[in-house]
Amino acid sequence: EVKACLFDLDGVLVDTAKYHYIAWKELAERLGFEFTEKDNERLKGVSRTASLNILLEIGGLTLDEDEKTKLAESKNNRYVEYISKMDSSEILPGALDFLKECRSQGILVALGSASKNAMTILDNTGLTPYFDAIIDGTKTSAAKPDPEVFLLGAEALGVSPAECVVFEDAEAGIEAAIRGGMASVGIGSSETLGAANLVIPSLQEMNVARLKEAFAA
Ligand code: B16
Ligand code: MG
Repeated sequence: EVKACLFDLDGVLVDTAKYHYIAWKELAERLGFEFTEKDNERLKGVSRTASLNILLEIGGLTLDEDEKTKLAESKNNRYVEYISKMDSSEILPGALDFLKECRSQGILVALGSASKNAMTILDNTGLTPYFDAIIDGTKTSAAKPDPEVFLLGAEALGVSPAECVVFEDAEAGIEAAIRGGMASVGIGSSETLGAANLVIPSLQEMNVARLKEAFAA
């Protein structure tokens, strides 16, 4: 029986990927190389430090830890400038309705995001009150595909992994759900998210009746 839904943030509830992309692209330009939208796909769902390592690999640069810390900080400052201007118009289609329906039907709701900026985004878009538990990059030590973020979510909600359904747009996130013993719904294309139990283009195609139908015990 499904008792809880665990949501990734970027790419599932809000489209912050575009701000991550602009901020990383600006950094790459400062360092003297091109960073494309296709390159950016590799950073989705990946932590800030791991993202920087991928970016530097693309640029063919090797830097020491001190320099890397400074660059990650400067990218984040830029990103924070963008997300501080976000509002509820940037919630992805279908997300708010589904969150509301989950709550009204007694399904618990948690966030499972790699982002250390998740609280700013949830507050600015007005999504914070819809969550029973919030697990983000400030509470985790292992990045997806490690299941930690989702296991902490289940624990905070007081449910078992088998009672959870994870909603994710990144391959690493689906993998994390599987490793955590949870069912998953991929938001995006089945080309990259084929490992999920179900793949839909957006949360517009989801509601509680469909959830129960797909994951009836
Ligand atoms: P921050 P999610 C992830 O969010 C993003 O998809 C990924 O691109 C980003 O690098 C990561 O958060 C860390 O974000 O720099 O804000 O800590 O998809 O797990 O909600
Ligand atoms: Mg994501």
